[in-house]
This record gives sequence, C-alpha cells and structure tokens, in this order.
Amino acid sequence: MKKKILIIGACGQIGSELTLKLRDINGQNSIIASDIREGNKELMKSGPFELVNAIDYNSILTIVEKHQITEIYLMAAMLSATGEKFPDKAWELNMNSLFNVLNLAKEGKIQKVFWPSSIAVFGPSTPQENTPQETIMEPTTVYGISKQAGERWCEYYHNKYGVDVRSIRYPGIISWKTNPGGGTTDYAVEIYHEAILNGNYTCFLSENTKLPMMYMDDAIEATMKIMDAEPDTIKIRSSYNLAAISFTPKEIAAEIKKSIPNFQITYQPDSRQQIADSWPKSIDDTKAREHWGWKHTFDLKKMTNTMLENLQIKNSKKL
Ligand code: AKB
Repeated sequence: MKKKILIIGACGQIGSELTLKLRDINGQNSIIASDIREGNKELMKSGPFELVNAIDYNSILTIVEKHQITEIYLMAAMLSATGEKFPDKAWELNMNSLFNVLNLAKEGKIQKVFWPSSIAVFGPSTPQENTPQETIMEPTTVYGISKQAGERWCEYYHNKYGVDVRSIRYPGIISWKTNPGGGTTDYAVEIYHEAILNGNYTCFLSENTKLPMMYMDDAIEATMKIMDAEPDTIKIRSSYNLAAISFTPKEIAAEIKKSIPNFQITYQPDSRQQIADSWPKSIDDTKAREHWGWKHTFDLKKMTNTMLENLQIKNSKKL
C-alpha cells in the first residue's frame, strides 16, 4: 500500500514545517495537511489541505477514507500556558484527538501514528538535571498531565492492540518561519524577533531559568527518523526523551549580543515562571540515540546565527 500521510494540526509551529519537509521528500500529493483553520500562504499553496476538527472522530475518518491515508501525525494540541487558562478545553483537545487517532489505528483504518509528547510530562519531583527516560513523573500543568496520560495510552494501545504508535518528548522548539503559541518556552522564539525589530526584549522568565530546547530542523529530523525506523528498533512505545541544547534567557541574550551588540534584555517573570520551574533543565536522551540513531546538529551558536539571518531576510522582504 502506498504511503499516504495525514498531518492534523498542519498549520501550527511544528506542523507547518513538517508538512513542507515531508512534501519535499514524498511528493506533495502524498501528504494531506489538515487543521481547524487555514494556514500561511506557503503551506496552503504546497499541496492538498482539508479542514478538520481533531476532536471529531467522523471528520478525521472522512478524510482518512477519502485520501486512503496510511499514517497520521497528530500535531494539534493546546500547550502549557494556554492550557492553564482553559484546562477543560486543553484536556478535551489533547486527549480526545489522541483517542480518535489511536482508535483509527486499532480499527485497522491506518497503519502508523506519530504523536508528540513533551518535557511537560515531568514535574517538580523529577530530577532536573539529565532527567532520565524513566523517572518520577508528577506533572503540575493540565498540558503535562494530558501528555503523561497520553503516553500511557500510547503504550497501552501498542501492547494491547498492536498499534504502531511512535512518540518523542519535544523540548521547546525554536524556529523562524511559524510562531509558536501558548507555550512556556515561546520566549526563546520571541527574543529573536524582538532583537531584530526593536533591539530589546522583556522576558517572561527569570534570567537563570534553564530549559531544554531544540532548533526546528533537528525536531523535524527526529520526527522523520523515528517514523522511518524499523518497528523492532522502537523499544519504547510511551515516548522517548529527546535533547539538543539547554540554556537560560541570560545565555541566549549573550549569544544574540555577539551579532547585535546593543541588544538589551529585561526580566518580568509571570505565571509561566512557575511552569518553567517545574520542568527539567536538561534531558538524558541516550535511549533515542541508541535505539534509532538520533543525534542533534544545532547548538546555541549555530541556531542563533540561523535565526537572526533568516529573520533579517524575512523582515527586509516585508519593508
Ligand atoms: C510548551 O512550552 O508548552 C511547549 C512544550 C515544552 O511542550 N513548547
């Protein structure tokens, strides 16, 4: 059967770049983008698009049957900060969308599922440095609770029904094309935009808040790598720890200053500080590296140069 992928949440930060990359590799008609609303021009022009409500099983089923979908990447979710404002909605979206997709796989309507988990599955009682794959997990956000519960359900569907579901725990993802929305790690994207536009940034986390982060290209590479791996190399069916870089707002600001010497940062921590304080500072991702060959390529310096160069070009085109 020919591989045909449906991406749900294709207009979001990760979904939009993942869609474009998968279309480059597999051909535009093999990748069906879908979301609750239309996305940016580049995405909409790049291939087929369907409107879908991720919490409505029948709306997904209709698209699966229409396009003879074999794999689903479920990228729709409400992130940590917005989830705290709308706990019921976050739970409904994050859990029901996952059940819809897992059930499609259980019923044999699709063959493979990618579902992203997050470092938000960890909590204040988790060891914060080099957080192990298996450790205490007591998340304190609705988003984190939904991701942790989701991980258990993924493993359950794999063990009980043989569902081929694969998952990674994304850290904060940094990119210049599409903005993130509603996350605690979003500052690490905003800071580059503000550095280029205004030369200063007021950070909503305190200067020494260290968090695990990753440049988008690495996140996309990891996603494609785990999905292409032979099934027996995927030994963890809940979700894999995944790491690249860890830094604080002070450290990213210092790196930006190397290119923009007058850049100024000030700190006004808000409610997101408490979320950040409950998460790991660095992650041990040995198992992902050993089992399916994960490795990252972007460090803080390379990522900063790439972000600043591309945002300069993007902004000069707007003028
Ligand atoms: C968030 O900040 O909520 C997300 C995440 C770490 O999953 N970027």
